[in-house]
Amino acid sequence: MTDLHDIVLQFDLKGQIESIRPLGNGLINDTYKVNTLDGPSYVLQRINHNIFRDVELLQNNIVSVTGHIRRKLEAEGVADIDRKVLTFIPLKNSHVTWYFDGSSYWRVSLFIENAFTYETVNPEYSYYAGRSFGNFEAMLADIPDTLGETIPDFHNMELRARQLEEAVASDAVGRMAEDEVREILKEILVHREEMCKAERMYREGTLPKRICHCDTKVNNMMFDASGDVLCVIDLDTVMPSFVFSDFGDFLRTAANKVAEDDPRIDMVEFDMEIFKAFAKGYVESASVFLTPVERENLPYAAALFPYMQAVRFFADYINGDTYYKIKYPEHNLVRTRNQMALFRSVLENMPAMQEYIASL
Ligand code: GN1
Ligand code: MG
Repeated sequence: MTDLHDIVLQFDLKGQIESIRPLGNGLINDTYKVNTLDGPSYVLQRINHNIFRDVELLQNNIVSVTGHIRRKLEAEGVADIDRKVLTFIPLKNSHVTWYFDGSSYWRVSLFIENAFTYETVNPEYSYYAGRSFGNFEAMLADIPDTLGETIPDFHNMELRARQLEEAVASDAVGRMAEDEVREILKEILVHREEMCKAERMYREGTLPKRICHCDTKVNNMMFDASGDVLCVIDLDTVMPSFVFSDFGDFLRTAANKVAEDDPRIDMVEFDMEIFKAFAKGYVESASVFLTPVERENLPYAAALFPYMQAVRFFADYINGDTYYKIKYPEHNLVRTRNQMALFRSVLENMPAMQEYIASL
């Protein structure tokens, strides 16, 4: 077993380690909080190296993004910067921000004190979140470094659809024998062409890629005790993508009336009040760079992400649960049902969303 203490000691920390305890509920990396007796607290993470294959590229991305944002905040004279952008700690006597112990990769960042993440938000918080993600993209619009794709084609719907096709064809654990699985597949295929339209617009040159966060789940934003946004966390997937990624993935989690894995399918519903508040905040801060095509397709983005997530959970179920952490055997199937229900609810609201975006 890995000794977490030994790992932490590789990094240039201040203070003597008091405790190391599990933190949060991410589906990909393993996260711990490190308390010290006489220094700040830290976050220790084991980077899931099966998913993020190029740790050097990943950490280079993160260091340039956080450095760029930090310099902007400094230039604006913002107070309390260590709570508004993540700080990665290098190894002792080094600039390198990750450690390889022979089998796993690790990194350490400063823990942000008195900050809170939420699994659900009200319209007021959604409005602030919209402004913050728009602002995050705006700040990164002029980053001088070229960022790599930490997971190539991460939000490419055509690829996700092909991966599902491959999962179905190999049927690794025999789950294609289930009637419900074949029913879900049928419904997914009906919408495939329409949902792949971003990639077509990109090829035709009408849709740009920009630096996006690409994992704007509601719990990846930190608020302070008074409800102000501090910063955006979980930066592994920051990479060039369509703005639809950040817009769509936030609403996928924040505007669903229940959690993404709630089995009570009849309670899944897309909350238009959350949509409106988030869209208003997002368009306010992103309007400096959004093109008309990006803007008028924001409702499509709201549909694309539950759809893409359903396809990803579903492919993982068919593959025998090799990607997402699961808590019980049908977990990925339950997640799929939930995301498909959300997708249907979003489609019902399509005209209302289009009208609202046009009114902004
Ligand atoms: C993963 O790391 P985490 O749990 O925030 C996933 C996202 C999915 C999400 C679904 C690298 O995010 O893309 O939307 O689970 N991250 C990766 O909950 O695949
Ligand atoms: Mg997370």
